[in-house]
Amino acid sequence: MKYICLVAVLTISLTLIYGVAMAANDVEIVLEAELANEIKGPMVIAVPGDAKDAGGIAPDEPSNGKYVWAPGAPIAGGGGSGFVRFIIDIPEDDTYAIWARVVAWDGNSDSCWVTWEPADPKEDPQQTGNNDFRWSIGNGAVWHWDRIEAWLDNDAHIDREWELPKGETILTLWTREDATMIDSLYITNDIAGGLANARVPDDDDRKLQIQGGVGRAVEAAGKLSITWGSVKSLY
Ligand SMILES: [Ca+2]
Ligand SMILES: [Ca+2]
Ligand SMILES: [Ca+2]
Repeated sequence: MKYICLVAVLTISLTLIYGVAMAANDVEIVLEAELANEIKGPMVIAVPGDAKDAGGIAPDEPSNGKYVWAPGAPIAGGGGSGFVRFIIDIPEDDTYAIWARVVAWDGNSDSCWVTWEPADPKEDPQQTGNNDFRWSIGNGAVWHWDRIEAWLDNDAHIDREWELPKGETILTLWTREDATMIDSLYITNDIAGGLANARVPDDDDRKLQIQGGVGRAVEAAGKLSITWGSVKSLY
């Protein structure tokens, strides 16, 4: 009985310590889409004028002046090839969610496929059409945050969460419809916090994303967060 009590106390203590530690170590990763490790055409880096040249509405200024898209006109279909890929060094085992800052003009420019290995298999959803990886994006001609979800076969929309181990991971946003615009990403393990701490990358974040690094600690909303921009080159 004594032993059981000791185990129980230990478990509760560890849970408390772990809980406190987690609260102090929220991870936030902010990335510029245009600084992806790999961009495969027809996905390209663009500026607002490019959207207007394609016949649509030029969006307001994106973070860092640039975004990525597979060029296309409003209304028209298109898409299905190309991607942007990020090699992200995850600082601790945990469950993560992603919000993307996007413009989606209309029903023909408002979706992507998303896989994040190793939580997701190494699968090309452009080939398999697996709707577990299909993301339907909220429409809007100005930059807005949209959480990455799964738009399933039964038409259900489920917010996605990825259980990831510490270490190297591969996040790929695959073109599904052309003219879908992606400016930046906000990734966090503070999923319940939603967009409370969301922000676009600043100069330090971009430097981390380009050069890699050990992240930096920032004080946000009274708690310490780790901003992690450690990304690696594919080659
Ligand atoms: Ca669509
Ligand atoms: Ca389109
Ligand atoms: Ca950007």
